[in-house]
Amino acid sequence: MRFDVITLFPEMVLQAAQVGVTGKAIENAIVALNVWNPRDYTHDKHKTVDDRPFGGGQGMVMKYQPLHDAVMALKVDAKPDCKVVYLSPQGKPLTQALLHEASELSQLILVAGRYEGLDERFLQRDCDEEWSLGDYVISGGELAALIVIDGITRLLPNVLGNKKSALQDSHSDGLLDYPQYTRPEVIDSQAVPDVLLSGNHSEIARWRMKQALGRTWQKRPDLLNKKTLSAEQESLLVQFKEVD
Ligand code: 9D3
Repeated sequence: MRFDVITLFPEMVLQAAQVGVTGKAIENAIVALNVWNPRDYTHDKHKTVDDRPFGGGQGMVMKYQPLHDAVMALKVDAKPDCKVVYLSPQGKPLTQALLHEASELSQLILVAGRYEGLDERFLQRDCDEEWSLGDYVISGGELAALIVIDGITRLLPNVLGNKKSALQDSHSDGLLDYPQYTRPEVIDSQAVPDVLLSGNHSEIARWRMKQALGRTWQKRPDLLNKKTLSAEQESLLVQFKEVD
């Protein structure tokens, strides 16, 4: 999959993407990441990418022309199923389902804004979609682009190893994770739950499902309301509410 990020801070995106899972995927050529700076598409002496908003008000707005020319330069050799996504507080809230859908594309162009936003006509004429991280304010679209790239990359074949992603899909889809423990067995008299040391794998799986259901019920009841539980899951959740 190919990612192209249009940004005034290309180094921020490139550097952060070099670590961890995304870095490995780039090394292994599962992912290609390119960055494009609107400043390189200006023609004036001062390389102006922003201007004052019509109608007044504080802050600056990113100009149409450098953004448009950057997208046009990119679209010359774009894949047919390529999408242009503007990251902004007004966008559709990002979800795992949205990432899943996008992971089927062969190319994604991500536009990271700065200042108060960009000229509305760029959105209307050049962008296919607008995505948001959620209802809070950050300073620009670069971190949002990195989150999108990270979230999609770990869904691609041969990135995490298919075993792990398949496991996550079938087993805890739509639920919070169960608690995890590693050595030592006891910390200041707090022991690891016995069942995890029992070697009984079906009991362990049942305990983990019960914990995942229980924690989701406690911490994110909104997620549980969206799910239909199997008879076994209903019974495990009842058990959790009784004792845990
Ligand atoms: C909503 C705040 N705006 C009030 C006038 C100003 C403003 C602040 C910060 C406009 C844009 C930004 C930059 N934010 C992003 O680029 C951004 C973002 C976000 O702030 N929240 C959630 N998701 C995203 S995706 C890109």
